[in-house]
Amino acid sequence: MWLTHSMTIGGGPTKLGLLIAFIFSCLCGQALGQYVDDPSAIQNVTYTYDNYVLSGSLMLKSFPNNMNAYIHYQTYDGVWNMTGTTITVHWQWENADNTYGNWSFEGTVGPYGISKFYVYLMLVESGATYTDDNNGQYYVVANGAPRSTANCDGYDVVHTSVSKGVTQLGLALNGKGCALYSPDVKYLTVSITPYSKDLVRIKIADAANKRWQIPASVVPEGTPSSHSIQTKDYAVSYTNSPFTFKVSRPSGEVLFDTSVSGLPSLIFEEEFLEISSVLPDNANIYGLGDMTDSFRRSPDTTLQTFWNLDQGTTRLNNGYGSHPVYFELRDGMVHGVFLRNSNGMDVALVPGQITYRVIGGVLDFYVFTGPTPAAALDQYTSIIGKPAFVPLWTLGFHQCRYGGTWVSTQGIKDTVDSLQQAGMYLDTVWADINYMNEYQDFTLGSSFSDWNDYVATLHQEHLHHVPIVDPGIPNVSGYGPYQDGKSSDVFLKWPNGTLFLGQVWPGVTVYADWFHPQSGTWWTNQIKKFHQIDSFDGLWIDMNEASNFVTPPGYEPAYRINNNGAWGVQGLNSRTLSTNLTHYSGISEYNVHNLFGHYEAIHTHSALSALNPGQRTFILTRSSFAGTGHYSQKWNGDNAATWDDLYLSIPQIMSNQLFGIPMVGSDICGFNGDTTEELCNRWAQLGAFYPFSRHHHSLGYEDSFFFLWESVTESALKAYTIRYTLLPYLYGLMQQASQTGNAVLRPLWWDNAMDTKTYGIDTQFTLGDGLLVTPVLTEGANTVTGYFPDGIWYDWYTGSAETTSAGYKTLDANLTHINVHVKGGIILPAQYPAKTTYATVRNPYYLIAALDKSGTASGSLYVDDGISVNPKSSQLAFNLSGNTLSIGLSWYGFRIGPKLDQVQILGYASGRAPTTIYLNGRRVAGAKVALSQNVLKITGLTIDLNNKSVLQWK
Ligand code: MIG
Repeated sequence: MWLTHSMTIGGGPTKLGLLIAFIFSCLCGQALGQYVDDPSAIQNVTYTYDNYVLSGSLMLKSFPNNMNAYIHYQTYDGVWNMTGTTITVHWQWENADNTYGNWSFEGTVGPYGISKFYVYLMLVESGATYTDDNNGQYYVVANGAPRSTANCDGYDVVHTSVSKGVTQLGLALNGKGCALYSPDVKYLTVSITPYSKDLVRIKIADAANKRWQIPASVVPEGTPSSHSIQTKDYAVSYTNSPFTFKVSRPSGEVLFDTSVSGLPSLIFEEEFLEISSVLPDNANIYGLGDMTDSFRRSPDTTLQTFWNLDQGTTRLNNGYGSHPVYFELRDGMVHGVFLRNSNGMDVALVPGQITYRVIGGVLDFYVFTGPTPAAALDQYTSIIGKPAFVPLWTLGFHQCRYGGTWVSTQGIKDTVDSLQQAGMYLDTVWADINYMNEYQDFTLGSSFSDWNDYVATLHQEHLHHVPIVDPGIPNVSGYGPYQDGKSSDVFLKWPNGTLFLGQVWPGVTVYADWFHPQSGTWWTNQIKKFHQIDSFDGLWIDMNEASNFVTPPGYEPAYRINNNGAWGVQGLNSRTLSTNLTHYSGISEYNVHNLFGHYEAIHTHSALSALNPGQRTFILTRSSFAGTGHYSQKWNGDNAATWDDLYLSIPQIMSNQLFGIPMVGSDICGFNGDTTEELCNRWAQLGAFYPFSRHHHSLGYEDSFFFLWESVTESALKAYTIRYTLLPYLYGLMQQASQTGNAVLRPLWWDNAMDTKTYGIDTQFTLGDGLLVTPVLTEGANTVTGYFPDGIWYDWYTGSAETTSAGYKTLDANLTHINVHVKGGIILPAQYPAKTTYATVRNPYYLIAALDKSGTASGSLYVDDGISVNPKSSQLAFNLSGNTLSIGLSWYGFRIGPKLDQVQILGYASGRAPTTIYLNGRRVAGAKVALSQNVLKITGLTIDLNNKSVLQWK
């Protein structure tokens, strides 16, 4: 019996990569319903994978000959959205020598097209159904390497020196080299520099040192400890031939290891660098963004491209910014790896490995060892810079709108009036490009001639204002910003010296060269002048990938990164600046594309600091790079009014915490598309807990302001009441973040790293370690199931204990209810909420003390003037145990006006209310107590928070 057949899979421009499964079912005399899944039946597999072409053959061992055979293919439904894959398989069998042979296959694939090549055999009796258990044998086909690596023998160590703890290696290319996409760099230097006991830098650069490296003034490199480091939390070792390196914990646990079996040890070409590291199976990897994805990245099918792109939140593709850093959580311990490189790159996670493919620069790795999540983030932000401390007012609610009625002062005022009439919380009124005259930066359109009077009114009400500015400067003669920039020569040019012209909202535009030493002065001058006609409180910098509505000609390297998921189709120049452009001192746009928004944020930060010396700045950027958080805050760009994007906002915000940008949010109710009442309602509830909380909506869609629906109004009031009540808590978290980098909006594993059940959760989060938010993310739901880590969690609204040990729980969540829980053991500082942050911080304080299992709780309060860069500040420490609350001063420098007038104790176990309240040993005459359902409220206090004190109840 002979059978031949052929079949083609893949081939479309969308879904690629593949698993090929050969599945045979047979009539082979076994009991009905049984099947044999026999990996050993596959023999003599050979294949080659060369320059996108896969081909090979295999044999099958003998099995009973009374069988029918079928072949099944599985295409891999992963994320390898490549063009250009087709695989054809030919097969035949015969019974002559009792083997089934001569199977062959061949085809072409795009980069990363193949992760694993599966072959497996199933023998199934006629009439039986088999289940595809994926239990076959698989063969690694170069793990996605799209070409032969036969000549990529890496480098040998030819020289070694150690000085002051820094190891320097000289490397020389092996054999004839690799030259896959561009010439090999023949000589390299490696420096292994311990920075601290938990941070080490391993840098592989060309020996001649003429390649692009990010200047430390643009992205910091950290500072190695000046003291010799006695005990390190890591050991670095390397092999000589070929050169590979490994970072391990003292326990021997390997964190990073570039010797991956079957893969090139190191490729270092002019325009193509490749290096891989071993990962554990099913690794818990977080980070690698901007992107829109689950928080935990798939360890099997992630291809993350880094090339800043003006592209709404499309799942998985490269995003507006680039943060080539990941955090890995392994058995409760966290470590991270940062590749300090600004060039375009693809980073792939496939089973057991991470692979970097970079089209320029150097391989400058930092490995930090945690082991706690907070320590890891502290270590990462010790390199890139701590997050900027935000002005207090920015923690209020922000209202924005593109188009709609927001095309005149009156239109915006009407919305603000409606918000206030509906009793909404509101701190900041934004202005999108509609305020400008012909979309020209730093101008006011005719329908905004009275704008600055209105801004003055807003300021009188203690509201704030943030307008947008775009980087595209129209090349209109007589337009000041253009004329000024031209005379100081700060605009980007083609290599021949002519100005580069793109096209954005105002029409034809030039763009600033942020590397030009005069660009900062020019930008500051424009911003200062603008402030005279629009007294803004912060700036919104959009379109800074940089965005361009047309695609200029420009250089494309031989290795094509997977830009926008359209490998080989969408080039580097697509809708942005030309890679050919030359920045000041000859720096090529090819190398610094990913730094445009970051550098603009740095200059904007300087400008605002010059405008208001000594004050913190507020800048909302769309594009970012590692370190942007030191200068700027961020939002997640153009999301859609969909339930999916409601959910995705949570992992996006979590990821940005890892990138050192804690002050981040997504457009509430969705930017693109018409929202629905129910979606906007759930979004108002969730958005109230975003660190940066702004409602925004695109032009061309129906209004979606909260006050338009009764249910949304009710939800927003309820949820923002919690936000404004917890303003002192949120502010304290922001202050901490600015010191230690610690996350504000946290995944559940952040404070429960040993609990593996939390590793994949990104539908709930905590603010700090004290507040758990479990939002509804699905349409039509009136309950929500959440996970509660170990400990007591008290319902925010009733104060009753929801859970006392780890587990899932289904909670009621009617349309206007968002579940919020307070962790036992925490004292939350609160203030009575008013409709602005300004008024709220002037109200009395109160404490919410949630007792843990041993009846204790602690917390802190940070207070300053809310705006200064180097403020006088006070920090209080609260400790509750038994019947005593002690209020201590961790430090004192800022006089706190409002008094503490109430203490709430959740989980108060004694069934009897106390009768007497003592402050510092003296009976408090006006104090009242009320006990209900284990919640004790002590009111009528007037505790001065400028002194330490002890409150007792008996
Ligand atoms: O090409 O300024 O992401 O928030 O409303 C669109 C208009 C330009 C994109 C931003 C969005 C903003 C819009 N901008």
